[in-house]
Amino acid sequence: MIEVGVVMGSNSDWDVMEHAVKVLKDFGVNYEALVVSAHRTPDLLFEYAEAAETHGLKVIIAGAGGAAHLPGMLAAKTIVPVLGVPVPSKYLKGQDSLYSIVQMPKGIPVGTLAIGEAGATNAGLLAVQILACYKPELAVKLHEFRKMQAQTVLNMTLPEVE
Ligand code: RP5
Repeated sequence: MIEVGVVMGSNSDWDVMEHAVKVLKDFGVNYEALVVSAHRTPDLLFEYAEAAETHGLKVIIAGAGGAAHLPGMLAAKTIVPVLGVPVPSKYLKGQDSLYSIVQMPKGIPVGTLAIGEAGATNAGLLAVQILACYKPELAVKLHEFRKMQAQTVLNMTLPEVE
């Protein structure tokens, strides 16, 4: 059963959002990835969000750029947790996306990540952490991932100063 939905406002968001998908794949999470535009396919947005809970989705990761209302509108139509990824935009470098996603008025939360690749990767990791609350095999994999990540830093060396 698909547990995580990764949606984005355009296929131009893929270069960023693929980093969330890569994490889900690496952890063996069943996911689906699709384009849903809040302003160009609003009916599809409503359909997707309304069906999310009954389809068994546990987390939705939503990435969008510019006036990025996709995560907030999805969150408005479902109680499935929505993680928002601000995609870098052409003129404002994603600050517009960040502000659009992060400043949700109280009552409808969106868990907002960092702008760009780091945010997409962390959205994937956060989704895995949410699933790990009831899937012990994912918790084991997360502990292993953290250990390997720490070891990478412990192995780092710095150049000698002449
Ligand atoms: C938003 O507008 C998308 O999320 C994308 O970041 C941005 C530009 O979309 P395209 O013009 O590249 O389709 O809806």
